[in-house]
Amino acid sequence: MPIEHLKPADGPERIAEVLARDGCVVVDRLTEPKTLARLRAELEPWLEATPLGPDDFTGRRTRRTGGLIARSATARELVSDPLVLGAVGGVLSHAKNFQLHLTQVIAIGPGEPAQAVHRDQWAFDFFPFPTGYEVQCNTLWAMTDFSAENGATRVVPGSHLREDKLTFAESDTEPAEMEAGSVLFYTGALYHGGGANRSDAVRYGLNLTYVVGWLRQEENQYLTVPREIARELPEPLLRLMGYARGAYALGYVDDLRDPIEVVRPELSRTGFGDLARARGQARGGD
Ligand SMILES: O=C(O)CCC(=O)C(=O)O
Ligand SMILES: [Fe+2]
Repeated sequence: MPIEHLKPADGPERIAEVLARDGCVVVDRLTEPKTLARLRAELEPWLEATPLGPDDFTGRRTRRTGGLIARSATARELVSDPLVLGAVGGVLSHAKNFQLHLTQVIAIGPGEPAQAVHRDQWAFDFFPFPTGYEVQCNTLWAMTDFSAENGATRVVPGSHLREDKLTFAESDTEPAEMEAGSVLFYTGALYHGGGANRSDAVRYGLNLTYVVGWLRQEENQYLTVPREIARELPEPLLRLMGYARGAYALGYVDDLRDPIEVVRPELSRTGFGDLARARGQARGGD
């Protein structure tokens, strides 16, 4: 089954529809070369300093650079892209809310073999989620052109509806070939893997993934993004990072407070002000 390609103008509902049917879709040219150049310039020092992967799954010739909310203003914009959030919201609409799962530049170096084909949702200790019940939705933004030769992600379209713990050979998969600036969307249940890089240049992809608000995030945003930076971020981004309650009560702070109050007390309704006053009263102050 070929991978469907859409245009940004097709809109979030159409992207979510194809994701429900195929588990993957490419949206061509969602961002421009100048945005990618800015992203690359902001991240260059971090990309250079990132060590190679420690095992076969992460890739011994692959560098994975995270913490992108703290490190790149452009990554913050892309994480919050309205078309992406609309499509992800459609895929995960059965959950009360969703949050950022991880931010990572995946730089697959020349000579890297194909990654084992897997489902990203296996990260949740292989919990057998019901077929068709997606908990995760991913984007992989091509920072360089993605080709079969340079390590384009390999996907098995439609495999999100297959049984769990299957194994696939490279020949069962399709390469998500796309121009730089295009985005591969794929769900947590889709079987896929990084491609072998048989070229002599590095393949750069920006992996921004989202998960329902009731599961643990893969990249710990609270510890990755320093408080001084978090304090300056827009409220919707903070909420997306997890400074919000998941479902009804998950992640609250002390006396049922909204976690955003800890970084942005001025957004508080019941928050720090009241608590400080209560403490003052307890000490015999006003
Ligand atoms: O970089 C890629 O193309 C995909 C990598 C991947 O699927 C993973 O590391 O989980
Ligand atoms: Fe993956």
